Amino acid sequence: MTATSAPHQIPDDALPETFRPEVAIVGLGYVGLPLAMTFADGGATVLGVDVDPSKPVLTRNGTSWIEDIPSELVATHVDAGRFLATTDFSAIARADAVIIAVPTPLNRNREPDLTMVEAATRSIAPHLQPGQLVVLESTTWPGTTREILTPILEAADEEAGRPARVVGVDFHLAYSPERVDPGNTTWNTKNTPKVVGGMTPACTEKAVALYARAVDTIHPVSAPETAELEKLFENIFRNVNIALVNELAMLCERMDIDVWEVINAAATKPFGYMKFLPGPGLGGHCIPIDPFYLSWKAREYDFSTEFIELAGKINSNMPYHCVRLVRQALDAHSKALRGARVLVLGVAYKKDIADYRESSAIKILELLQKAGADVVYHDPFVPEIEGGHGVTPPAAPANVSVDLTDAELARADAVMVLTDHSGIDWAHILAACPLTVDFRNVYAGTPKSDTLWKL
Ligand code: SAJ
Repeated sequence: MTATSAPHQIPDDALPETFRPEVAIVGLGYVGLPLAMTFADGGATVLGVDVDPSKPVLTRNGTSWIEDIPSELVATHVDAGRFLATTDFSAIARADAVIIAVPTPLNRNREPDLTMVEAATRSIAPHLQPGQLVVLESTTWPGTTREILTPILEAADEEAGRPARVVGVDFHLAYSPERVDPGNTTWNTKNTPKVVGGMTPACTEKAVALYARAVDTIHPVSAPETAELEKLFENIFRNVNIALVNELAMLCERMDIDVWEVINAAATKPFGYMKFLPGPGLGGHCIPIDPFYLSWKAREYDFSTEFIELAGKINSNMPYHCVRLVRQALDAHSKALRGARVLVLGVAYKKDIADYRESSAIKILELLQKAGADVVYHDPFVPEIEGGHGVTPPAAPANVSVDLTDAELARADAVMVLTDHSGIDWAHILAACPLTVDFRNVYAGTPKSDTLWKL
């Protein structure tokens, strides 16, 4: 079957009786689908389970919905009978192990939102089989596996006449954080070390044996809390260090020192230093969000995570700092921000990807509109800013990408470089525009001038 063949006649949830998966993966997103393919690459038969009915159909059509996974790979594993997907949770009864990889966002009050994890666990519980292993991969606060998943999976089911179960005896449960970095061509699911922490030693052993079928290196730890916390720590480390360089950037502006030169000079130190760069703020579904899973849980222990709070304050201030800087640059050209035509270059949260969740560019577009600027954006990866995933699109015309024509460039009073996409001709832009404000150091080596301002 080729990736473009017509969908099979089988209804999307009717799995062939002969389909006996070793592992079921609940949640076929940027973590679940690569994980499914990695297990299938290792020879395992994999069942994908997702609440989105399009996923089983796309799977049967041999079509990928994740940028890093080629459709040919999906088609190969489907044709070989190693991968199918369904929306029917009862099918997990066929698998030896079940992995949960569903989103863990923040709610409107910036607090952990485990509704999808709980829903997945409650959908699994009635079909959990004796001896089966369940692993949670979603990033979450320390204690989730023990305090949320265990009671749901152990609870008796009076209606079904099933008595309570005991974790580590009747079934196994572990936590193993996902470490997927979308777009990373060096590190992938197979070669990135996997941390695993079981509710009991037997649970850990089962989880290690499961991942050994797909991942090169496994690092067992003594408890799920250890694994849950280490994942948060990995990303808090990034968040806090990015905040540090963002604070340095604001100080350097006052001291009239080039922060990029300072950081590049520091990076000549071959040991004891790790390079982070300032920018317009933190985007993505991990770095801006994960730290608040820990600070929320820490309050239960009367503990205030000062570094996380301070880093959050500094990083969330960066969009305001950027607007202040472009206002200052226009002022130096005797132009007010109100009524100025501002062209924002890049809305994705980092270079060469299309994802703009939590992207500071969205906040900056909103602030510019509130300040009365006539703002538009261009991003080759983001033709339109759509709602959903916590994103509120800016008002038109700042909600759709404009073409990067010379007319557009000439019309701009200021250009703001917010995402350093590779495919943009930065030199041409600098030459064509009266004022460019660079927040990503795309003009490294070109000194600041009255037409080139920098973070
Ligand atoms: N950012 C900076 N300065 C930096 C690095 C990043 O401002 O020095 C900004 C980016 O522009 C972006 C945000 O921070 O807006 C997050 O960038 P990121 O490079 O951390 O990329 P993410 O969000 O895709 O983070 C993922 C994480 N992967 C997982 O959680 C499994 C993170 O742990 C990885 O370290 C990161 O990818 C990576 O290294 O690429």
